[in-house]
Amino acid sequence: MSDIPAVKSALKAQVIETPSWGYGNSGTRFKVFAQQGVPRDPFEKLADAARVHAATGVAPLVSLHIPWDTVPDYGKLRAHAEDLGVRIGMINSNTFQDDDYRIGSVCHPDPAVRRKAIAHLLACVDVMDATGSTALKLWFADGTNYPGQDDITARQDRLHEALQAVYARLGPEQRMVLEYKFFEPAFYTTDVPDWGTSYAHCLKLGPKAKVVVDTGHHAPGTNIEFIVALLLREGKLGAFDFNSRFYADDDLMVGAADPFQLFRILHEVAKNGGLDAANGVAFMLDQCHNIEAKIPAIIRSVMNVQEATAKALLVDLDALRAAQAAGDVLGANAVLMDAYNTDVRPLLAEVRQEMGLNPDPLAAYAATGHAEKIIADRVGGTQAGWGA
Ligand code: PSV
Ligand code: MN
Ligand code: MN
Repeated sequence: MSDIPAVKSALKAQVIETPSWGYGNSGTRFKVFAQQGVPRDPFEKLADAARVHAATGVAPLVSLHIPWDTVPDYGKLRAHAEDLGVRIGMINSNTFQDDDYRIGSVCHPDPAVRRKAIAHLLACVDVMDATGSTALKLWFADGTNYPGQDDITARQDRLHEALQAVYARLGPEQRMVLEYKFFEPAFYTTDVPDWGTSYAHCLKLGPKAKVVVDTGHHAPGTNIEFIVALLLREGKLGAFDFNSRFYADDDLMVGAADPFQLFRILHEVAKNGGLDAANGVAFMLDQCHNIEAKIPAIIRSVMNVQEATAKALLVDLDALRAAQAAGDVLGANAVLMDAYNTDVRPLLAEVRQEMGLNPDPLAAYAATGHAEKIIADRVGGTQAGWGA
């Protein structure tokens, strides 16, 4: 039997980080459908993120993406966040939107381009210093489109050199996390295509470098929970970018496409200590809301992560281990499925009430009138979006 008070305290202590870019307009390469009331600058993105935290009580951190969230005074942005009751989370670098990066950034054959990319990464660490952020999140679009285009090994050497320069710049309380993605925008080779490549680089760098698992960045059929279990075992799971996908990097709301997969991932996380703050795993959302309302979509995603976490925490580990030790294949599977098939919504409603929150976060948000207010207030100026 599960210890319900312990499950509840774990749920109350959970921290889910939301992405600043999730609040802005986004779309596909075919069309961006602009929505009314979306933030016009990073200050307004934080204001929206604060609404998600107010409704859910578990989303106090907001990831920034540089240069999308560039401001003249980061101290002011940090103070604004703190006034709103949230904090700046990870700083995401961007070495994929500059013309100079056509054939790569840190892996580019031209040392001048590499120097420019490294300078950006170091500038991101300056942003961490100014905002109080403790983690730099790196994703590189680097790769090649055609066999023979560049030397695979030489690109790995260049990558290592760049990562080393950034690692050396980290302060004692700062760390870096390296994200992988199996393809796109490069179609033949990607320089960090999988967890193994990220892990190998992080291992060489040292304890302040860990791997990011973006749930949308794997080939179909990949067993993501196995990767998660292995990285946790090695002490190298740094963060999640949660989203869901039907086909490729769809960036849909987490838990929408495959809630069972999310449960299986969180079962490995919960069982192996990944929810303990001391382990330092960041639970971030990396989603783009192309047609749905942004703030409610992020609230829904937070709730989906909470539901999967609650189910994972309800797994009767004693019964599971006993069945496993006895070789009881069906019994062990049944223990897991019992937890997954539990309706945890009443438990989460209780948890929210005990936290002084409305048991229904979406209703709580709707009742604030924020959605109507931002449509009225945020007219004029350029509305921020993915890349703005
Ligand atoms: C790349 O597809 C990615 O998942 C990285 O995390 C980027 O920083 C993010 O998307 C941008 O939306
Ligand atoms: Mn990502
Ligand atoms: Mn992605």
